[in-house]
Amino acid sequence: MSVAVPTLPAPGRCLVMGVVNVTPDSFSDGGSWFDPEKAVRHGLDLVAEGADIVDVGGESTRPGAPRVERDEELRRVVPVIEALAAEGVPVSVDTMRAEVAEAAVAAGARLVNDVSGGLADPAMPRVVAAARVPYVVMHWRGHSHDMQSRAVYGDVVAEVRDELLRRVDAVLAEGVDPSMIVLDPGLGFAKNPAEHHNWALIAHLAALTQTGHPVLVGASRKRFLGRLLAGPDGTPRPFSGADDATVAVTALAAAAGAWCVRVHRVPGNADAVRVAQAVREAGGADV
Ligand code: PMM
Repeated sequence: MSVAVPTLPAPGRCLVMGVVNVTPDSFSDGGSWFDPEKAVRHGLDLVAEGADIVDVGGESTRPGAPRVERDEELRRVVPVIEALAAEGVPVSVDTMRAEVAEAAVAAGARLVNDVSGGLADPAMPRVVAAARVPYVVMHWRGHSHDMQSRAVYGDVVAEVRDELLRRVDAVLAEGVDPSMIVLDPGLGFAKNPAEHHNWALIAHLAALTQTGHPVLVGASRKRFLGRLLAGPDGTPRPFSGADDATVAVTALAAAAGAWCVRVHRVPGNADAVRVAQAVREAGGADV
């Protein structure tokens, strides 16, 4: 990858972000890493398996999820971030709250991953600007409890790109450094798994990479994969059977120039980004 984001590793290929959800209720790993010690151990395991960054989150964003209180979110993420950062792990914080982002950066987080792109908490862009850390601005149309009703598009690719670029203007106006902004199409967030929304965004990743901003893709274990892999009776494949499909999306996204992929299981994805990089290098200007 040619796009380097300050303060983060630049291994010359798409980065792998491993997920640690310190939540009791996340879609695919809720409860597994709710205990702080287990969460830290899991983060270290992800790095040993090849993760470049560990994304620590304390609030589930699965469709329909209720919000967690701010103090509870802080209680969940700060000790885990502190412990991982103390081990030298590059950590990002997955939060929509400015106060949580601020505490996370003070605890050692090097990137703020905001699934709302600054919409959920208007103070967020200012905090990120002051902290001078990279900022993932994800495409978002509303909180989890009703986001699926907002999954209505004429041209999903153009609308997601345009809405993201409006968010870029908004966060720039709050003082965020343009070189720190990472864009994310928000797969599964206000995207209908029964429609082509997620697939179209993957197919047209160039609409985002062409903006010049690094692009992060989070397809891991999402419902649109389970739906694609449904059994003959139409029952969606459970998330636990979607890791190979996640690896396939990683290969495609990395080959298309994604800067980072956010995944729950690292090994296959770490291999896929290397394959994609080899293809990109061999393809030269064609890829
Ligand atoms: N997806 C989830 C949580 N955080 N962050 C970014 N930037 N992009 C995503 O697609 C994304 C995210 C939901 O996934 P999980 O709750 O299953 O980990």
